[in-house]
Amino acid sequence: MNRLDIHPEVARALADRRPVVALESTIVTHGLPRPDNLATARRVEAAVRAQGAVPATVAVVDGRARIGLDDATLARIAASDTIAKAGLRDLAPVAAAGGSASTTVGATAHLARLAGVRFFATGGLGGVHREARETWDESADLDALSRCGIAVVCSGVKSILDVAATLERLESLNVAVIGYGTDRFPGFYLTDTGHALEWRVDSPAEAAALVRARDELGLADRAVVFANPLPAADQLDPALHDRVLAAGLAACAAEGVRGKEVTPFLLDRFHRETEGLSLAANITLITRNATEAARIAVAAASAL
Ligand code: PSU
Ligand code: MN
Repeated sequence: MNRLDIHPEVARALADRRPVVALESTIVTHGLPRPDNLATARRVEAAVRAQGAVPATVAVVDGRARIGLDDATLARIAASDTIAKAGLRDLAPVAAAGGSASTTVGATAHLARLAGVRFFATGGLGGVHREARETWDESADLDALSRCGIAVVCSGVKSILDVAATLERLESLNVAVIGYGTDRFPGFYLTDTGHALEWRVDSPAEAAALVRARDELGLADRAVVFANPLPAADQLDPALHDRVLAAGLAACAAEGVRGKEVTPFLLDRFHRETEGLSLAANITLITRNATEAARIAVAAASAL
């Protein structure tokens, strides 16, 4: 396809029906501080490889969608101060202008699926923001996942969100949410948001079988979310979390932060205000999710 550059290693794996795991790039450019962002991106790719799958980090580079980045390009986007954050609707304008952008969960899922990649790992999905009744701020990740047949392993949705409202929206959008070794919905830095889940799987083979059932039922056009919690010992202290979030939301309102700036603004505040504790949790959870996505992709490939 003309606007899509699939890295040769990824293309070979797809042609041979070997496991491939997509990774998003907005977490690299807008979700983690430098220089930990590049180190984390490399570590996450290595976690995928360690399970016998091929990583495909997705971004738009010089007007072309890239599925799988070489290390020099990964380093280039990680070092950029000015690179844009592209959701699904931004892909065409960025590409047409010959520009570069990192891709959100929604945009990554779309491009990965277009290239034939079926598994994806990220940190926490976007969702309905607190005070969405006034701001109408609902992440475009939700709409994107409702029209893209990817299986995404994540630690639930970001804890900065209105989690209950986000779960309601995922239900309305017919996106299946499956506990991965849990009955409780995790919240990114937090192990348990207090919300119960209806469905769970307890192994990569069970997860792969669920994805296969989805496809066989004519539902291959929408995402399945596998919610993989941080172990309680690795989560951010919930009291610290709530304190930092309250101050962050107040700062957001006071400084008039809006639209796609909100999420990076709050994550950055977390990383500064918790003196690295949220960063450590973030790195742990994204690495764990990459490992599990790779294990599921391997299980799916071996069942073919
Ligand atoms: N989860 C993280 N870090 C991030 C994001 C999610 O651990 O940086 C990014 C993802 O790219 C997600 C985006 O798609 O935030 C959601 O942004 P918004 O709320 O503006 O839709
Ligand atoms: Mn938003």
